[in-house]
Amino acid sequence: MTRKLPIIAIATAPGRAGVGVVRISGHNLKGITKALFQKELSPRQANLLTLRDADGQTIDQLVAIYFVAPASFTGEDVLELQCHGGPQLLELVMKRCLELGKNDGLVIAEPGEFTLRAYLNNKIDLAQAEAIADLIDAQSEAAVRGAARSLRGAFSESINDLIEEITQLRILVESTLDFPEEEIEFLENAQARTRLAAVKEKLESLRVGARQGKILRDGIQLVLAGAPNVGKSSLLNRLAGEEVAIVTAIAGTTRDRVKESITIEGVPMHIIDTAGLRETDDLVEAKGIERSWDAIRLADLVIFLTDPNSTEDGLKEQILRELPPKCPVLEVVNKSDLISLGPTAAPKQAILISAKNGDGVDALKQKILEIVGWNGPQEGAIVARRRHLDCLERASEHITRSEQFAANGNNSLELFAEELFLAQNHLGQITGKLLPDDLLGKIFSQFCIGK
Ligand SMILES: Nc1nc2c(ncn2[C@@H]2O[C@H](COP(=O)(O)OP(=O)(O)OP(=O)(O)O)[C@@H](O)[C@H]2O)c(=O)[nH]1
Ligand SMILES: [Mg+2]
Repeated sequence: MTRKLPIIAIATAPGRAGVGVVRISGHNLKGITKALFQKELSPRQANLLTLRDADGQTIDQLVAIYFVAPASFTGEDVLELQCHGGPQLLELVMKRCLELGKNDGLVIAEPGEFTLRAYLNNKIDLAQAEAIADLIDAQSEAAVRGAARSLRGAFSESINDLIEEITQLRILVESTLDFPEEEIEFLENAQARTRLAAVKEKLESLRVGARQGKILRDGIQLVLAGAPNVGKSSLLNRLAGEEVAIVTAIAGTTRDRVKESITIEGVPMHIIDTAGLRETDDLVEAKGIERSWDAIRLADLVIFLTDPNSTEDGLKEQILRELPPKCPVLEVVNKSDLISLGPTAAPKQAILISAKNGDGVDALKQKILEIVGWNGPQEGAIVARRRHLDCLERASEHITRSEQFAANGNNSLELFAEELFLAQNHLGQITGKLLPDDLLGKIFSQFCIGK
């Protein structure tokens, strides 16, 4: 993962575009630059140059910018070639660079290798590196803003502040360890417990923010399940605002899963419409129903849809058995427009909607946001990943334990200090200060090539 050779990749997305960027990063790119353009380039200036192939034929006229280490994205020398954005053309530019950079060891970059170098050269920390990938993958405006905030270091800063507070507390505790007779007084005098309570409070608010950030980044897997003909596909179409799934009056219309992503108040919702659940001899339908169950097993939230005429036959209990742990089920009764007997005809707690005319759908959206724990757009929101949540959770467990040792007073100071140290370790993993060996490879391998 930490090779020293110069690397090259197309930095822009595949496909045709006005401009396509090829980027090279390495310890010293003067040799490669000279081989490409027969001269050295002044740093940070746009140079209009011609790149030629081995026969002297023009490949492209392009703008080249040379960034000298450490003032570049990677912290190494970077040569950025802004070419015309044709896929074949960019391949030719890459090929020519690799030919001429051969003596300098130029190789094609691995996914995320530019960002990895930026991280290793202390240009950004790990949470910021992840924010770059999240910014590129952001699925809503709110996610873009959250990722940009994380990239600017807002998340890392709060983590570092917390680490610093724990460090101060540890210094106090550990400096008292040598004087065991003063343990009890120490806790009082140093206001250790008050300070610990403050740490806990901050950690808790970081966890709340990170949970929201994870929803912003990953969105919610929302599965529409229920008996045939209750209106699952109609609800999908209503939520999507277009006819993505086929709707007919025939039970068993949907066979395969139909997926559509929407955003509700900036929260990405990946909605999966499934085949209606029932016993069937039809082989194709049975396969579709198997897939419905697969979707239910991976859901963050299941909407269990019924209509006033459908019979449930223990379907809800069956769904409850298959759900992943902690996955909520929201019961929704559809076809409210057909309920002529008044509201008493529908179960009291259930949400009533009409996929046909849209009644109750806005309330349903609000209910969905409430159930997944979305607190609404927050000032200073960041994006976060499962990894961050896990680290915060571990840190929180150790802080809770340290609290118990602090409360015990006598002879517990060493354990108190140890728990603080462990909490700090987990927080440090978020920004990459303290990382298990295998984690870097895992994180950066998920990046796209050229980043
Ligand atoms: N009156 C009324 N009819 C509805 C409503 N929603 C759906 N329908 C009708 O109910 C029938 C079935 O709708 P679908 O959306 O295909 O139902 P489904 O749950 O996807 O059915 P399967 O794919 O077979 O499992 C269609 O004739 C729809 O027009 C509603 O809110 N009111
Ligand atoms: Mg359907």
